[in-house]
Amino acid sequence: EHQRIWWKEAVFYQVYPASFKDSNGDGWGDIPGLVSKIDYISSLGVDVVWLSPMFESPQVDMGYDISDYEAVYAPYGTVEDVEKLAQACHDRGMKLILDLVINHTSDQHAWFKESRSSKTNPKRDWYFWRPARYDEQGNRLPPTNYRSYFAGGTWTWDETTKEYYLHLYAKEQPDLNWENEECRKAVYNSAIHFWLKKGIDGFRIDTVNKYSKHIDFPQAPITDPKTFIQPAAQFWCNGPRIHEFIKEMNTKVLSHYQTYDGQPLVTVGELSLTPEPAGVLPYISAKQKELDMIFQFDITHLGQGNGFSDKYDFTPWTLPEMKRIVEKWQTFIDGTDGWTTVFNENHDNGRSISRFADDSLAWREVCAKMLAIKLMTQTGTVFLYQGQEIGMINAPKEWPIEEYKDVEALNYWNEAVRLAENGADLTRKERIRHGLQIMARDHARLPFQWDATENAGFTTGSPWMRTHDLYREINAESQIDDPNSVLSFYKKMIRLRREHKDVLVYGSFRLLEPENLSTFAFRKHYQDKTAFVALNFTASPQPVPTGIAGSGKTLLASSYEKTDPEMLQPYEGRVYIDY
Ligand code: TEU
Repeated sequence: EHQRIWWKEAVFYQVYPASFKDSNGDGWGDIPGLVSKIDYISSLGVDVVWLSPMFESPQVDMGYDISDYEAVYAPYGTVEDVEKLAQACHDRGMKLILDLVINHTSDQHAWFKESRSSKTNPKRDWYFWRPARYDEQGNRLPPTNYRSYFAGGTWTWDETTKEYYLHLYAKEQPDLNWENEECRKAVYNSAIHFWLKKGIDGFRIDTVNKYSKHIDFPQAPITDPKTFIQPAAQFWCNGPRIHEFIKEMNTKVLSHYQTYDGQPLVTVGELSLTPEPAGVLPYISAKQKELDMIFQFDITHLGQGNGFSDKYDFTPWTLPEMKRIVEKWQTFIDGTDGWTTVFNENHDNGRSISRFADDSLAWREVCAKMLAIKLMTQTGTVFLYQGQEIGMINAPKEWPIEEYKDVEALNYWNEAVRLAENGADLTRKERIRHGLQIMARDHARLPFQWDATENAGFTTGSPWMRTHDLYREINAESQIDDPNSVLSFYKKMIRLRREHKDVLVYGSFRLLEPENLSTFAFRKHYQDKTAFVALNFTASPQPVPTGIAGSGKTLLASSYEKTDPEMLQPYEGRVYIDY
């Protein structure tokens, strides 16, 4: 029996500020634009708005490179605008959480500028500085051979003091040294206290398991002899002091605050590269007092190439693989004091219809509804990403890669182009193009499609990123009054999830027909209540799995208006309850 608490039942809605709504025609979304759409968000029936980084930033990684935690990036607005946003949320009974990005800062943050200025600067130790190594020929080598997230190595040479600094992401995102207590205190003050005092209700915590590293920085074993840089997550993720650091942040800082309505704050941490439930549980077990919840990323790895270094080398996946992942993270909290999360999309992934189903004209709406059923019937806290509720899809395949803006996509692409030019790997380039068309982070970052007017009603100026060619076909305005729209379906599923929260939010999960290649079926159970879910992941009719339909069961929702008790239609999703 899971203890009941508000954030377990809440539905979160993620807003990516650059792409949500522009109010002043500069082509960038902004906080006043978001406030102008707050009634739209509230009308969905969601409980919490999660705002991706709107802090001062050079935008090398779309705001995940912060140069001042206590200021807002001017095109987005001001600190007062964020306070108004919090008020607008609270007035409608919603909470507001911000992104907490404190594994690294921007290289333009004052702390890093000081740190890089001299070896004796008091902030030198706030980042990781290491001397060069030299090979037999006297060539300068970085301290280690680690590969970074965005292609290339994790160490960048700095001429000023002739040392290397560490960055797990872009070279403009130097990693903070959490071993240094003063550094931790500054982070808590600037990034956490500052915003909690302004009345926000919690945080989504970026890269939370990377604060502690193996600071002796051993060389990574050579798994790919073709290149110098190697996967090395074992040395910079889930390090020896990680639980100590997160506990400190929680007990010394976060736990001293409450939400606007006097409840405990909420935290959800990003826990990548931790595929074992036994490794995840210590972070979220209530008695550990670390985090409320985490995002686990097995599901987003479906289709990604093997290993950390080949993310965009698409590999086909099967439905049984997806089921095993869902089952693993649905059931790992059984009998524990931990909690789980569910999501189909975020700002770091392709759109779910395009990635996991079929985004062609014939099927995209039923697929959107089928995926909504899959999400809204799982146990855990649900996270929606802007545009998911109107069935937004990936950028058209015809777009050249040059339309993409993401530092990760472009680095991977340029690396593939370079390797092809060197004659090393000609087919890799085309494979990476294909992978990016399906999985690039850019797809989720296209401007929100509000209506059929120019630029989808997102901006009156020219958008920072190209608007989808299909915005006249897929937009919010055309769906609001249509009872059969994807949008109306999402609203209905959010309402049904609340009405049947015992079994849908808190129920225990049991996978049915694990080896069925076409249909994903499961059962949810809570005391005398049961729900049955069947999802057809193919474009052909499939039999309803045995035990799903039948006497005593009520059809709660289907992605089709008319259903056949024996057969699922193409991409049909269905949920029954039995009380
Ligand atoms: O992402 C963290 C991260 O390591 C991955 O889980 C993520 O999928 C990313 O796409 C790497 O391939 C977070 C943010 O969500 C992401 O947008 C940032 O780029 C990153 O941190 C760095 O701050």
